[in-house]
Amino acid sequence: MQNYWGIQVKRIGILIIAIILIGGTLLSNAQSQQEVNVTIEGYKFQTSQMPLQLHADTIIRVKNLDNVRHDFGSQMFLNTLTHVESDGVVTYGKGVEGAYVNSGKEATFRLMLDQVGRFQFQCSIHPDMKGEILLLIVDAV
Ligand SMILES: [Cu+2]
Repeated sequence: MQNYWGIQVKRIGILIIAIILIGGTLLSNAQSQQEVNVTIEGYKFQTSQMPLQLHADTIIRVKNLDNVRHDFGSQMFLNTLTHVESDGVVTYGKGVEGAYVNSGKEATFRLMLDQVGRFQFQCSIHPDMKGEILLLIVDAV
């Protein structure tokens, strides 16, 4: 009996910790993470983004729906610490030029933008493929 209650208490404890962790993650994501979604289809970039703020964690997700490999490259990564994940390979640092995005795969770039402007990106394999991300001044709520 004592053993039984011991296990129950342990389970409730773990449950409470899990709820706190999940709640904390949701809360911090809502507060500080902003996303840009880029879809590649038919040799074109399609960008959808919310208004971006300076100095906030920004995640750019690039999804390649074509059946050829593409590349997502931008000057915006050059002077900024950027965390890149593509096909299970992680790169982190300054001076990242971009990443290949294989057919049907997704690449993510995490960085913090500290300059307002238009950030152009392109595919180095197909030079006609270009797009841009806008960071205009938005009043903080
Ligand atoms: Cu391409």
